[in-house]
Amino acid sequence: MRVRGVAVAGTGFIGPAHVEAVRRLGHRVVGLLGSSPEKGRAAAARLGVPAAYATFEELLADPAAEVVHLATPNRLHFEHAKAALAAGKHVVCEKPLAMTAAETAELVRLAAASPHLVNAVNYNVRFYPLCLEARDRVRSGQLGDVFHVTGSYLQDWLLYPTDFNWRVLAEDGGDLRAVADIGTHWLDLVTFITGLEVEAVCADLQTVHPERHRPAGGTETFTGSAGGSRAGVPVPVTTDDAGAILLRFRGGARGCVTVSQVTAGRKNLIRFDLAGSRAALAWDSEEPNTLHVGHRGRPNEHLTRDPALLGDAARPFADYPGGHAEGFPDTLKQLFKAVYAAVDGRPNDLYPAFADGHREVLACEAILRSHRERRWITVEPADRPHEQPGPSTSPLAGEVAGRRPAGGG
Ligand code: SOE
Repeated sequence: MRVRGVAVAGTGFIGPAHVEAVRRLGHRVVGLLGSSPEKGRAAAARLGVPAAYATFEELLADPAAEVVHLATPNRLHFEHAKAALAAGKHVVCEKPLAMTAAETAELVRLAAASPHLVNAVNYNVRFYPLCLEARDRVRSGQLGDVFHVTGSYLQDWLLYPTDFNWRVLAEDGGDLRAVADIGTHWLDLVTFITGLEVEAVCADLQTVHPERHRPAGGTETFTGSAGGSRAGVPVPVTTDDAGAILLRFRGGARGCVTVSQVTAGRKNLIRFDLAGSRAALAWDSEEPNTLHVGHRGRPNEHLTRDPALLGDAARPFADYPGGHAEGFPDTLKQLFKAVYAAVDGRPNDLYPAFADGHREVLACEAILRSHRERRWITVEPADRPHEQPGPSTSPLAGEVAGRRPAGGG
């Protein structure tokens, strides 16, 4: 492995997690960029990083920074990823890749024009070892045909109206929040595991708190107190706190997912149930070291994460023996292991690339449109040149071909 110089933009919740993960792989974090020079310097001092850049331009000008990790707010992803590619840097961008499908389509095009540069999106949940094991089992036919996929992603850090974060404001995080922020983790995960792509969606979203209190001085992700942040200035909120989405996958499989950032007690729970013609699989991130295998004609199985019990695909991404739990921080290390293998000239299809990030934003735009128009909406295929979504030209425009619109609306 060649030691790579890494620069990280963003010093909130996930930026330092990127720093820790690349260091665990033996790479060198050469500099940090914060939302202000002062915050960058404070984070660099706290994390023992040798340099704090004053601007993104200064970061890109650093020849020691071969790989750039973008852990900045969503609204900055497009410009930063575009500039980093232009500066000849490998790019690891936090999700969602950008604010619109037009932006993500452009990033996919730019990345394709720079095939010598690696482009990745941090859909880290793929790299829980038992999610990789689930993928291997589905692809080796152990479930048979997967015909139904359900699950959820539940959190409670925005439960109170006094909980605040830049994500709740459409101008900073995009029109879709809970679905774009955590729902896309679930969509990416189930597509990664099953190979099924979402063809159409029917969504019903809700804004539980149409007004939130913005504390003076802003708030980082997950920093609200247990009893809710201190009261601040009331601001209107239009983004989704929770929602339910019906799914139709290409090839006929169906499913549904619920997303919430207002479910008390669920701190960061993502889970899935895959129903196949021969068996089923279930997993959740509160018990990430156990995979449930469901059978009809024989006892169910509970696989405990143990490298000795994993298949060839998952085993390289489980670094600790059975009984030594691996969790969230380890998934970033394992995802970056796959990314940096590609940086070293060993490409692989395990880590999420910009094309995957584009696919998720296309799904988000369909989900938001479905919610607003209260009907099924077809998801634009990710491999088709993106056209700006215009007004429907026919009452059936956007409907899943050959099917009547869902009831209601
Ligand atoms: C906030 O919802 C958040 O930090 C997400 O942005 C991350 O992607 C997820 O891994 C944890 O929760």
